Amino acid sequence: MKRRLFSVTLAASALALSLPATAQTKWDLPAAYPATNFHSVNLAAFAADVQKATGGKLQITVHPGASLFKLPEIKRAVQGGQAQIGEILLAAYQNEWQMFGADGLPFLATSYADSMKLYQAQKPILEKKLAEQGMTLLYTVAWPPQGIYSKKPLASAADLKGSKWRAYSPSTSRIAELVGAQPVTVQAAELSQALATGAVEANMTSGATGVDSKLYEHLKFYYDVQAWLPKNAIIVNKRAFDALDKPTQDALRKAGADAEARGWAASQKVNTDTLAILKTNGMTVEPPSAALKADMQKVGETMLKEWLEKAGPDGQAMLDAYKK
Ligand code: PCA
Repeated sequence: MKRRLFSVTLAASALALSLPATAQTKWDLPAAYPATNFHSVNLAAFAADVQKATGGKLQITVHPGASLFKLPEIKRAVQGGQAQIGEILLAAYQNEWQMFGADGLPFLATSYADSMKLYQAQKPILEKKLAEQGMTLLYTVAWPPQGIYSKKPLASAADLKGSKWRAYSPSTSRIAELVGAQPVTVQAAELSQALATGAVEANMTSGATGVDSKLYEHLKFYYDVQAWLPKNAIIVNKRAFDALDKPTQDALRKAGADAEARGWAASQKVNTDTLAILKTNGMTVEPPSAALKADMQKVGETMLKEWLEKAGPDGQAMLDAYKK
């Protein structure tokens, strides 16, 4: 018995000794958007870069399309270590902490340049918050600017009254309330189905998601409001990160920085390309009328005020840093 224990211990320590040289670490990366979406394509390139830079020591398997975890579950999965790394939509977590929703506020940052500036203002507090939760922020990528999709033409926000409005975040729900529409939260992965059943008559999202979910099959009008650019963030479980050796951590950070630069550039191209695809598929793609724009801007003002009330001094400090 004693001898057997000894040999088991011996075998275990031999295994432990041999681990650093030959170990191959496998990580799962849940993501919520379809494999063909530019964020997912970027994640696949990121995983390939990590594999190459580490000589196969760190292998990241991307699970797009909410196949491993649904969007609202991904953050907790990474925090709890069920997934070592994951892609989340920051604005979806606004109710947990207002600062997560800063990039989901209408008309705060409406261009790529401003969106990048807002990210820089958000970044230190995002990193701090995630660290407190046992996670590390690796990189973010902005979605293209958000516009309004509608079944019927919109002269002003009044035309949205009573319509079934798909929301993907607390802020997109609040917009519905403020324009008198009926909010219903539907994840991107279920959007096509919701449209097919008539559960959605309007929503705000990007050209990218419009093409992913073939919104042109049901909603014939797109108003290019360019109201905000929400960000996806790639977050890592801190224990999993700390368990990597230094060269692997460095390779991961480097691949993340490259993916961030690549992703922001891709987003701009995707914006142009997908708005063209919406048109090709018979949609009317237009700037909003002056009335619609003014109505939405008013909604934005209300929401910024509400956000500041909830976010308190942290929110004000972040806004000041952004506006500097
Ligand atoms: N697409 C995602 C979030 C923002 C966007 O452009 C969605 O509609 O769910």
